Amino acid sequence: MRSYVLRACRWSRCLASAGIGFAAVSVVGAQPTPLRADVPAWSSTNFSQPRISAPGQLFESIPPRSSGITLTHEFPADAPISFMQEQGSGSGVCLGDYDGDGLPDVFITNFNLGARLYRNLGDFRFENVTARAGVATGSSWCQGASFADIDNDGDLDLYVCVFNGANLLFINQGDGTFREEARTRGLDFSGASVMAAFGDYDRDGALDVFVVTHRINIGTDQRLPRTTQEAIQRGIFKKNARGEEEVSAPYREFFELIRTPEGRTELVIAGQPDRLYRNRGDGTFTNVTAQAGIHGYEIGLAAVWWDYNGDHWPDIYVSNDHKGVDRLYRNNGDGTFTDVAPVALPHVPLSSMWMTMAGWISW
Ligand SMILES: [Ca+2]
Ligand SMILES: [Ca+2]
Ligand SMILES: [Ca+2]
Ligand SMILES: [Ca+2]
Repeated sequence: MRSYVLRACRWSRCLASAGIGFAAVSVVGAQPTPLRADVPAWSSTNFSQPRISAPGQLFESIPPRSSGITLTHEFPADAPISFMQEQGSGSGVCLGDYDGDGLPDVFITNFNLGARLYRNLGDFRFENVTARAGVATGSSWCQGASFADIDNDGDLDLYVCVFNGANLLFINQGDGTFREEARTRGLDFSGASVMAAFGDYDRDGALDVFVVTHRINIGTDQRLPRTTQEAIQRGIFKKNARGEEEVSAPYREFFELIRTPEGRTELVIAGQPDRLYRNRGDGTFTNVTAQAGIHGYEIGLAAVWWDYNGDHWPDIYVSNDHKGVDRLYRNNGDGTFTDVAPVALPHVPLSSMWMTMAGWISW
């Protein structure tokens, strides 16, 4: 058995970079055709024209006493401090006009202290309608949230990712209230969910969903061994059919062997595999992760649907933390994906936190 370099995650830097808090609003429209709007071709002259004619302040801060959005994020006093590191991210927010009055409403998650839905009253005033709307999340440790019309009935439903608990799916009843139906619709995955990105990858007119997962790290078994000998004693390594050492099955969601550019093999912390769910067309979902070719044990933080190659098939970019490289899954148009990051991107960051698409990628 050779020796491996064991590396701990640099959490303090990760958290400082993330700022403890994600905005998870990720919906790609369910229109079967076309998937890209016609937009003017980009050119450098686009930036030569000033966008704002009036000088002065662009934004105005609306105080809570005026807006009614009074939620203050405070890490729960009775929660294990290790959760600050291990649940991977912070809280999420999504915007959507759930009641169809033309005004975008706000949903904010809040650790395990209860998410809130704020209905927009106009003029930057909001009211907390969480209980009345039926979207209370109890003690679930909520992370990213997304508005998406999951059942294609014209109103926005709400999906909430939960750490170490079942994800929540609130179906809009069309009367200002929701009903939680994650289990019956196949989206009650329980694990290290961080956020969900909705997109119609098979272009059948129904929104599918990619669920990004982090890492469940709540027991001593998941502690990174300090030495190679400790790793052997704990049974973390095994030889595969080709005689190569690999991480044994019970540990694959916790550790991964990677090859560094310098040629060393390192044992690093890993995460749960992400998941892709296909909408059957009736608002119920099938887990198609394996058959679609989504794979890997990276510690995920974010994902965005993006037609990177302009073939009208939505591809997906996934940001992964720590030493798991990011992935760019090209949609092959037949229900499968191929990770083309190594050939399509000149560089891939480590400890990637989030990304957005606006002409090019920014991290
Ligand atoms: Ca509204
Ligand atoms: Ca709906
Ligand atoms: Ca679909
Ligand atoms: Ca594409």
